[in-house]
Amino acid sequence: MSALPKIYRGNSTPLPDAELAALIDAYPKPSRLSEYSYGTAGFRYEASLLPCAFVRMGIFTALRSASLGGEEVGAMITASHNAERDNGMKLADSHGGMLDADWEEHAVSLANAPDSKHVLALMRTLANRVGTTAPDGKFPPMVVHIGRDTRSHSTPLAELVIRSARAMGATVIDHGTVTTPMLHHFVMHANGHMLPMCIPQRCNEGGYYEIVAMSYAALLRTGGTIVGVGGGCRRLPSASTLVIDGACGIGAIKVDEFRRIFARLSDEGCTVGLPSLRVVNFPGDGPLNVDCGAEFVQKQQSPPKFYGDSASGASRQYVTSFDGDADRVVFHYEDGGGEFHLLDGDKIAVLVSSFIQDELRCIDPDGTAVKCGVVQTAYANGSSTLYLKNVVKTNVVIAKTGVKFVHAAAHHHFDVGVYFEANGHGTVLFGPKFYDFIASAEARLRGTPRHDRANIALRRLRVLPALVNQSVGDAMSDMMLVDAILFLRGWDLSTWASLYSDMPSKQAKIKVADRTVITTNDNETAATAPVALQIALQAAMDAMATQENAKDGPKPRCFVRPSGTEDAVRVYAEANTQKGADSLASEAMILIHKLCGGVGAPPQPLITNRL
Ligand code: G16
Repeated sequence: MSALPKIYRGNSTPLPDAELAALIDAYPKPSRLSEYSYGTAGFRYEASLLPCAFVRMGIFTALRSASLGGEEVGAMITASHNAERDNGMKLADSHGGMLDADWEEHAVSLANAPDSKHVLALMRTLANRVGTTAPDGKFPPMVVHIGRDTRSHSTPLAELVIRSARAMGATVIDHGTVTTPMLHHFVMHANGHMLPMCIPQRCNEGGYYEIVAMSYAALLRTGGTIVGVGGGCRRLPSASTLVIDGACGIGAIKVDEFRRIFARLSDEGCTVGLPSLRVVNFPGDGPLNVDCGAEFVQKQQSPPKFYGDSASGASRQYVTSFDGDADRVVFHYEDGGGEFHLLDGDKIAVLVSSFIQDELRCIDPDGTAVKCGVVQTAYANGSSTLYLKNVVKTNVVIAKTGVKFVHAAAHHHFDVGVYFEANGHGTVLFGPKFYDFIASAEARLRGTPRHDRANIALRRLRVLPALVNQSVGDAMSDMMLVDAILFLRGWDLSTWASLYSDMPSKQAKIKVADRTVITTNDNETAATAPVALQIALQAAMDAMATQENAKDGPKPRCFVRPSGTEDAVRVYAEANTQKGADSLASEAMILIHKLCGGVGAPPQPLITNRL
């Protein structure tokens, strides 16, 4: 059952400086760390290094809320896909998305200030700059939402953030254990004036489930009214039981709620197309993110371990894996011959963008009213980019890794912007032109038969902004969106997988003494330093192109970049054969080890077993 948040009301008046200083100094900077840095998704370190930064982030989030005139902001305590020993913080700005880039540097300065004297001085400077201090020392109202994942240290770390935000006089809304996208949803909905009219404002857990479940059911119901398709869509047996691998994290607990909600929907007579859900890999079944979950499945390209549950052969036809905080999702299945097939974020982008474009064209055959497009990163498989451009015939933009970058690009370039990183993190953003389009279509189609294709398309498009979580990628709502599209198309995972074949690829990571010695160009497709590294990588790619002698289609490629969430350098390679991809990735690992201060023995060649 969904719990109500705990609310600590604040009076907008910070504690006296001496008390704030005592709280800050009780958690000094760890001697083992030279500096905190703000990574791909906020602060992320081994948990024991974090108390100092977290006390200061309680202060920071309160200040951020004050700077926005009391709009509500959030902090999620999670290290997402990382191992259990790590933790971190993702900051949600008042629009529900990631913290605005302009404020990252303030967060970093506060986290790295040497002591309480400097923290308080920085705090005053910032408060004055954004005009938040009143003569009586009072701040404007400040509201901070807090959520946390299931890691053992998430609760004590969240308590530190709550304590320091309250010490600032902020009102703190503690949502307990939730998924990252739920916390972002709460913040977006709390600042309700930013929501489009068609999305009901629901800022708690029960409301979140209601919006996702109701819009999902509404989308499924549009499949019951297709004229000339035998009375409506049918769910294929191979897509009737959806197995959800929760990565032994929070997503398993939360998605399990939908089994109860689906039962209620069925009782209410709303039965069109609902699958049965089977959740495996709950917290405690096995170690978080180890041999299971989206990160493992996508990077290793192999099925997850089903801890404590063998997940029978039949149900391996339709499986989805979440990551540790349920903001990423990938699908996969094993075919009759036991071969594993992965449907990653690229395949989701293809499925979702082509569905939306098809529906839009039922109303606007020229496809000119609304500009659609897809944002990918350098990790997108070359075949997916070609398919999007040549078959879906949509616009494609390549942005830097990280939701904050792909989200901004989708928002900037498109009226309907689909973004998915290959690792399964993504969503769809609907801009003002889309809502105008829906309003004018509603006016135009009023009174036309309900079963007309344009009318069905309108009903489908109308529910999408509520079904997808427009603040950030969301494994649960993305899973439902994908499932509904498959149902409406009459597909299972194998039909979806057959749209195009991925180029064989290999991903790996390697430790170096200081990963910041590697810098890259804007979209991370090439290293800008060390210069010798990129020259050698280019030579390896050219040699592979000659060796494979592939005339058409994408060429072998390889890039490297420092991770922003782990202490490692990531390597990606793709080629026309698995052997080629393995060999390119191995060569890149050896080059990194040699030219960038590799730690330990030189890496061994990478070999993928499924050749
Ligand atoms: C985070 C970001 C993702 C990014 C991933 C890997 O995911 O939200 O956008 O793709 O890190 O980043 P990097 O390659 O820099 O380590 P999550 O799910 O771990 O929060």
